[in-house]
Amino acid sequence: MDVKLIGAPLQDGAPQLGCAMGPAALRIAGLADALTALGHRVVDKGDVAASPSSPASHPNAAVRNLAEISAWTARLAETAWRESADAMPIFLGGDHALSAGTVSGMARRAAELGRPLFVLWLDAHTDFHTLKTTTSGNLHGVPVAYFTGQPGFQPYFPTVSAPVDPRNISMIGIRSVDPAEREAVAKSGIAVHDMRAIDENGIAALLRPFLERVAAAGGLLHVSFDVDFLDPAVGPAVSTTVPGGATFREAHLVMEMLHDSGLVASLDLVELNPFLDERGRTAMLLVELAASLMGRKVMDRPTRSY
Ligand code: EXY
Ligand code: MN
Ligand code: MN
Ligand code: MN
Repeated sequence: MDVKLIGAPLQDGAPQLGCAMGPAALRIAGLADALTALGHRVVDKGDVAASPSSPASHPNAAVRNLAEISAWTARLAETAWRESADAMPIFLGGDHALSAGTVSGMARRAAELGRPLFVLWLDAHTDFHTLKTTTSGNLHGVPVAYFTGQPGFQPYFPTVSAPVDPRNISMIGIRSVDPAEREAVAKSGIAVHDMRAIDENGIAALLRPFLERVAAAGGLLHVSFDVDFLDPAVGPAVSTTVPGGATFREAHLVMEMLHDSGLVASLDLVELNPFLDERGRTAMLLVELAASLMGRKVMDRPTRSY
């Protein structure tokens, strides 16, 4: 398959600096080679850059870096739409605010193909705040509200040409939701599978029906992988760790099932903060998880020390 690596070194949506080094860490961890070794044709398109034309402020004084994230969203939406015409884009974050652009751009692409866009959100958080409800002001907590067309993002953010239907979103790994989000997401139609659902049912039983729905609808699937989906002991290099996350094998099983489905059109790898990593361990795990998504089998794991 033709794959494009697209770096999105934004960190303005997160509470601490470091995600801007994420794309470099994933490249150094060998992402291109790992996918090439699986027979894919990989083109690294380098890093996207975005800067605001003018400052912006919002009545919610907590909101941080509004103009910067708005500029990134416009640039990434255009990039995702353009680069998905002939390949599978893999977006290298950068904090989760980047998904406001990548998902809205993929939704535009899907709409032009006459196909619905589905989103698998692998995260400890629902990222369903609006500019009005966020209390931290960190805009990595708003992308899902934005690309599903929740009110309050205009005129600060670009108009979403093809809002994602919340019923086409499945969230797995959820274990940290603010009160305002909880109320909004409960009414939205988004399928939220928290960690207890995983504990009781197993992750395969939660993922399988969703994949069947995507296939039956002839949909395109965008996967948004937030490092904090993982248990902090498994993936420590993230600024918003929440105990009790997915295990190494649960994460790989999701990726292996996604590969077998053949439905994945695009991928975000977000929230990696190399400043918080231990000898690149988390970056290397993300590369291995991407390899599982792109066809590496459990038995193929190279024998190297971990
Ligand atoms: N809900 C909290 C907030 O809005 O600040 C935490 C958000 C964490 C977002 C990370 C990317 O997943
Ligand atoms: Mn997130
Ligand atoms: Mn998160
Ligand atoms: Mn394959």
